[in-house]
Amino acid sequence: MSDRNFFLSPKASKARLREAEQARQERWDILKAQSQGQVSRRDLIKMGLFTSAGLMIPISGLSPFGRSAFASSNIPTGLPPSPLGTATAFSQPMPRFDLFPRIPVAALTPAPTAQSNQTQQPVDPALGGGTGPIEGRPPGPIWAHQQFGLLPPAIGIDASVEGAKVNTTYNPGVTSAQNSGINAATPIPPKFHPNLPDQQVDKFWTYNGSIPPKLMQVRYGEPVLFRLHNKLSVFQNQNGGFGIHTISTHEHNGHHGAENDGFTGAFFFPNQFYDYHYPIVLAGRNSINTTATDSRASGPTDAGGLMKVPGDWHETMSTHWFHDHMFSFTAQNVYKGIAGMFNIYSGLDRGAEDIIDGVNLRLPSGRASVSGKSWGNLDYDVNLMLADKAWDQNGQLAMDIFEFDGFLGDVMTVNLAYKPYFHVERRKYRFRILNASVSRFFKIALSDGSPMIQIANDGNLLPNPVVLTQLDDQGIAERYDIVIDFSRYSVGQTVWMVNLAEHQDGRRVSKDLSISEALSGNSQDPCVGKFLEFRIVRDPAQPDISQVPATLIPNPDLSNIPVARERVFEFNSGANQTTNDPITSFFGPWGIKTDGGATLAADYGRISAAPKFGTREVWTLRNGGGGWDHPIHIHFEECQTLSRDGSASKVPAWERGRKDVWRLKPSGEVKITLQFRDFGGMFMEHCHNTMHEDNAMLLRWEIDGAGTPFLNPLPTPIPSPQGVTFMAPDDILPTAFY
Ligand SMILES: [Cu+2]
Repeated sequence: MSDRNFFLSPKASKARLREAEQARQERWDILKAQSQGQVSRRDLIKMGLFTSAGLMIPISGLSPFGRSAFASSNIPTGLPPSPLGTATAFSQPMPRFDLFPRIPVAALTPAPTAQSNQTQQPVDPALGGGTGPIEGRPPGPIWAHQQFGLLPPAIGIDASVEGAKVNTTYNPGVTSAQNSGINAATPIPPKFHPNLPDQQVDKFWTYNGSIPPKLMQVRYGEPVLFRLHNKLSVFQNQNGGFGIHTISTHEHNGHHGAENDGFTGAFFFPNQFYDYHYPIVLAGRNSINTTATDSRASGPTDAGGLMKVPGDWHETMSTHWFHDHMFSFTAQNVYKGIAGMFNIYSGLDRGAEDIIDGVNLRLPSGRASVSGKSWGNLDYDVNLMLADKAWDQNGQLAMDIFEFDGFLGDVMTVNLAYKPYFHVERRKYRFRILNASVSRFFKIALSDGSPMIQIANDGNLLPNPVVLTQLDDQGIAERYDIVIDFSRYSVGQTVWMVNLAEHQDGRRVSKDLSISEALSGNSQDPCVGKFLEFRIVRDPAQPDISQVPATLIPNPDLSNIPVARERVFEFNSGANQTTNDPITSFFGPWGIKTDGGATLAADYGRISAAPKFGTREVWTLRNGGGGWDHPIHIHFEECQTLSRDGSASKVPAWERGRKDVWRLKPSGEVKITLQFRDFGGMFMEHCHNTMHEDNAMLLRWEIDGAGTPFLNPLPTPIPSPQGVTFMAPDDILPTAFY
């Protein structure tokens, strides 16, 4: 075994495993002290554990305090393997997502308001005492819900983030037969496998505090008010050693006003709520199809018809997710479980394969005539959330934030279940696959090499489906929707979903293996190989009438829209920090160079770009290094990929739709085009290897001219339990404004 491997083999020598465990404990103690506020990262610099650029010294061995007896060079030498006890692969059913109940808006108390509800309440002494607002959204007109009167919420979702507890209200939205025999009425304890221990309340934080992960089902034409309560402990040391109790939820790539985007600096505290208003509109609603006459621009009605909406039907989106976005703690909080998925239904993609109206693409989902649901059928439309995890010797979730290159787990989970199986019928299924890892890339194939049909990339159906026997590498936060036709198998057969992407560290995929190599068991990466077992259990009760049409959703035509300007963002290591704000700024080693300036570490008080409302721009995203990959995410509006490495023909067929995350690949670059319309406010751009994002590869950009309340530039929110204050931007880059 090479030293250059993240995880030690269980067969490593006892002395080496003992040393690794000791080192993990030491790192853990530091992480715990830092995450609980006993030492700041500045203190760690003073202690010599970080350089000013953010690198830990000595990063060399197993221990942050000294060199490993086994380490031969300045590289991590491994963590002890996560103990699995008697849990075995493919011995538990994969749970379907748990549907958030959709409730009347009138059931939300207090009633939602356009501006943040600043009604005062007592603040716990642990959070400084005194009084503070019940809602953590920044106050005043700039952070008011944009177009709240025009797009009033029609549906409410009342949810929380809280510590692990038993789920007694599981609603998978399908029968037990479509959920591998799981009886939804049986309470579900917070554990990764029946033979593994319950996760403790301070270790595992999720939406509503429970598993399976949550699914929001929404549709065009029906704005949603997502009220999120922070029910984490007021005591920051009740965090199981990592994660922070201030939170912000990003609806990953929602086309919403910035006040609802989960801005990294718009976080809120325990005992507060935050109202996110998701209007669920098509981009271009103020300039294209404004009278809502095109039936392709639509949401599904309950009666099986179409609810026409303004906007460009080419901008229809399907598969999102939502997750925590707390400044410099996103990796820890998402890893702790604060992540869910968000299916958007439309006239084109309504989730009812038997409605034939000339608009519905009839993708695999289920039959309205059987379920009585004219949209959102999940029988054959399955959300898969992939994430690698690790746990300590007690089976509790464990993390190592000192891996600035990226944190890798050694245990594969699907929908937060360790290597499960899933019952399928002999017909077509759609899988909405999300990479919800901290730093790991996946590359998916079927164990028998059978073809899959990719129909969507990130939030968007592709112009045309693409048949593949191996999907492309899938970066963190990317979503690939695929269709698998199980009719090729016979009842009783089994086939596996296999990961071919081998990592040696969190920087990038070290090697894409062949299927036979991945299945051989020879890889040192414990997350390579089979991770999900499909058991073909029966023929479908009705014939499969779902379709995968040759044309899905063509790209919007931007040829008549002038390019207002171009910008270049280069993603590098060795970042400088030019500001010193204790709340808004952070250290590297990672950073972003904007328009040829310096490579800067994140400060959410810095404006790096301020495109003009109503314009279109072209952005180049460049990887400044060859030793790593970066999956770069741009918030707010989907982009078209113009070229990869300078060539339009290098954009593969499965990236020719619209996207919100791009793997830059070592030394690679992409050129994209995007528009700034419908809403304004402050948004972000960052690496979605969340260890890079948190340390500190993130920048703020903003749209200042969307409406009268907007200032130019926008003031930066500074949250506190006693209320959010504002300050002037720390820094405005010279090329930021038009
Ligand atoms: Cu990165």
